[in-house]
Amino acid sequence: MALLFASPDDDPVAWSAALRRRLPDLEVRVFPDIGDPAQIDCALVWLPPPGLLARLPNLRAIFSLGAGVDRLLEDPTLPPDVPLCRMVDPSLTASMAEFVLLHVLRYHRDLDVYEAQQRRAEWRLLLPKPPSATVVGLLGLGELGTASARLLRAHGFGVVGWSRTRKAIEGVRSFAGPAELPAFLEGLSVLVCLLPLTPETRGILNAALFARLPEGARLVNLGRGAHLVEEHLEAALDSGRLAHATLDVFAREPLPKEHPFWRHPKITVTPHVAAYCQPESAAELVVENIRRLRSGRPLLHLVDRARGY
Ligand code: NDP
Ligand code: OXD
Repeated sequence: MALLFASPDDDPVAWSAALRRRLPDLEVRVFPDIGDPAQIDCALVWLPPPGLLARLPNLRAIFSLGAGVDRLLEDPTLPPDVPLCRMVDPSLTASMAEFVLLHVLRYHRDLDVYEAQQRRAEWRLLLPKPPSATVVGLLGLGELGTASARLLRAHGFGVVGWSRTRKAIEGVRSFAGPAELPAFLEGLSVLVCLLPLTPETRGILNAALFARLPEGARLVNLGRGAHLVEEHLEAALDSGRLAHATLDVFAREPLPKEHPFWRHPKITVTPHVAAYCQPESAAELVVENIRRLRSGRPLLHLVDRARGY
C-alpha cells in the first residue's frame, strides 16, 4: 500500500524523506505520478485537484497538510466515509503565534501610522504606550489561537478570546458563543481572526461586527478570505471605523493582480504565509496516524465533518 502526496505549495522531496526516515517501508507517490490508484491507502494533501481523492478506491485516511480543511470539505466528490485528519504541529503553531505577535507589535508601535507619514514625509511622534494598553481580541481559541494568546500575554498585551466553548487560559478572558460576541469586541485595539471557515463563520468579519469595535481598531485576518466581507472592510477603512488591516488570506488565492487590496494604503497583504509546517516536525503526526491506521487505533486530530473543523 502507498501514500499519495499532493500539494502545489509543499516540498515533496523534503516530505518523502521525512516520512521514509520514520517509516522506511512506506511507499510515497507524488501527484501526478499516482501509478495504480487501487494501491493507495492514504493521502497527504493541500489543495488537491477536486475529484482526485474520489479516484482512489481503497483510500482509508486523508491527512491534510493544512490546519484548515474548508477547501477539502468544499469538494462534493470528497469520499464521505474516509476519515479526514487536519494538521496540528508545533512548527505550524509556533510560526502562527510568531506572525500574530509580529503584527500586534507593529500596530502597538504604530508602524502603520509611520508608514503613512513616511509617504507624506511627515515627522510626527506618537507617544508609545505600555503593552497592557493594547487589547488584542482573538476570534478562535483553538490550537493556533491559544498559542497566540499565550505569546501575547507573555509580552504583556491585554488578551481576550472568543470561541464556541469557553476556555481557561491564564490571563485571557474567554467569551463563548454568538451571545457573547458583542461583549468580546468591546474595547479591542486589534482584532485577530483565527477561526476555521464554516457555515457559521463565513462572512463574520462584516459591517455589523466592525460597528462594535472601537473607532480606529486594527484587523488581522489569518483565518480564511471568506471570513471577510470585502466591501464592508473597504467602507470601514474609508470611514475610519478601522484604521488598518492586515490580510493573509483571500476569497481568491492568489489574490488577482487587479484586486484593489494590493494598492490600498490602509491594507497590508501577505500571500497566505502566516503559518507553515516544517516536514521534519509535521511528519511525526502523519507517521503516528499511519501507525494508528495500520493497527486499527483511533486517528489523531480527526475533523468533525458536520461541524466543519
Ligand atoms: P482549531 O480547530 O484548533 O480551533 C478553531 C477555534 O475556532 C476553536 O477555538 C473553535 O471553538 C473556534 N470556532 C469554530 N467555530 C466557531 C464558531 N462558530 N463560533 C465561535 N468559535 C468558533 O483550529 P486552528 O487553531 O488549528 O486553526 C484555525 C484556522 O486558522 C484554520 O481553520 C485555518 O483556517 C487558519 N489557518 C491559517 C493559516 C495561515 O497561514 N493563514 C495557517 C493555519 C491555519 P471551540 O474551541 O469551542 O471548538
Ligand atoms: C492553513 C494552513 O490551514 O496553512 O491555512 O495550515
